[in-house]
Amino acid sequence: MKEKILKKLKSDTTSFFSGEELSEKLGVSRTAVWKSINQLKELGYVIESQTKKGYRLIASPDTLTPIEIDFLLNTEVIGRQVIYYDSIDSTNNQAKRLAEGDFKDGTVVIAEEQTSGRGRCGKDWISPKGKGIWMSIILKPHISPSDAAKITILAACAVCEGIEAVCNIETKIKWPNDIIVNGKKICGILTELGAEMDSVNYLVVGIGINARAEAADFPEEIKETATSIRLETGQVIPRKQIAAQVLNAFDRLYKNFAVDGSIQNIIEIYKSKSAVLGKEIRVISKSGESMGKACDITEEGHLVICRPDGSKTEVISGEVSVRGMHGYI
Ligand code: BTX
Repeated sequence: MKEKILKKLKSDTTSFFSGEELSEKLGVSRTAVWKSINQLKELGYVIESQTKKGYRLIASPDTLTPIEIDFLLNTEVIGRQVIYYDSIDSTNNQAKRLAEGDFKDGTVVIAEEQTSGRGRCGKDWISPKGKGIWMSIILKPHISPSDAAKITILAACAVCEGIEAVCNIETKIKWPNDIIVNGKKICGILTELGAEMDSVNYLVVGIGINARAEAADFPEEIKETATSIRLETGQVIPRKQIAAQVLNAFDRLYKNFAVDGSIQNIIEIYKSKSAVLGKEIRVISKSGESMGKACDITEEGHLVICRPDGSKTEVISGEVSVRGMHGYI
C-alpha cells in the first residue's frame, strides 16, 4: 500500500493529496492511508501534512528501492524488474540464484550493503552500507558462450556514460573491468556466466560503484588505490540518479549485443576511454606475465600488447599495471 501512496505523491510534488482522495483512489480506509504515510516517514520520506489540505511529498531518501529507481529509468529491458535488499551476501550470488529460476533478461538485483562482496578470482569487494551502488544485472542474451566476456566491455562503457551524465568527472577504463578517476578505482565490474557447451543460460554483470564513501570507509589496504564519487566531486550525488543513468546507458548499448553478441558499435567508445592504450604495461594472466605497449583492443575485447621486436600478444583477461614514474603501478 505504501508504494501506491508514494507513487501518487510522487506524481505531483507541487500539490497536496487529501486523505479522502487517496483513500478513494486506492480503495482503502483513511486510517490505512495515515498508517502508510507514517511508515513512509519512518523510511526517510519527508511528507508535509496539513489539516484540510492533505499530504505533499517534500523529499525522498537516497535509497535504491525499486520505486526510487523506476521513476528515473527510460529503459526497455534493463531494470524492468528491480529486486532490492537492505543487506545481502553478494548481489552477484543472489542474481545467480535468481537467474537459475525464471527471472527475466534485464532483472536488476541491488543492495544497500554486501557482507561478502566479491571481485575477480576470489578477491573481496568492500561494500559498506549506503555508501555505494552494489548491483547485478541478470542477462539472458541469445549469444554463444565465446561472446560472453564482451559484456564487461559494454558494462564499462555504460558505467562511464552513466557516471559522467550526473557527476562532473572524467572516467577512464583500466582494461578490462575497472573504472578509474584520477588514477584511482571508483568502480569494479564482475561478469559471471551460466552456460552449456554451446549456449548461454544467463550472464550476471555485477557493478560496484563507490558513491558516497569517504576515506574512512576504505580499509587501509585500498586507501591509496580506491576513490569515490563523493571524494572526487566533493558532493553527495543521489545514488539513485547514478544507478538509473548507468542502467539507461546499459539498456541502449545492450540492444545490439543481445541479438548477435556483437560490440562493434561499442569498442571505439571503450578505446577512447582506455587508461592503458599507448602505455607501457605489464599484464599478469593465467598464461604468465607479458610486458610491452598496450597497442590495441580487439572487437572481442582482447588486449593486444606490442613489443619493439614487432611481436604481439593478445591477452583475454588479466591484471594490468601501467608503468608510471615509480615503476609499474
Ligand atoms: P577486481 O578483482 O578487479 O578488484 C578487486 C580488488 O579491488 C580487491 O582485491 C581490492 O584490492 C580492491 N577493492 C576492493 N573493494 C574495493 C572498493 N570498494 N573500491 C575500490 N577498490 C576495491 C572488481 O574486481 C570487481 C568488483 C565487482 C563488485 C560488484 S558489487 C556488485 C556485485 N556483487 C559482487 O559480489 N561483486 C559485484
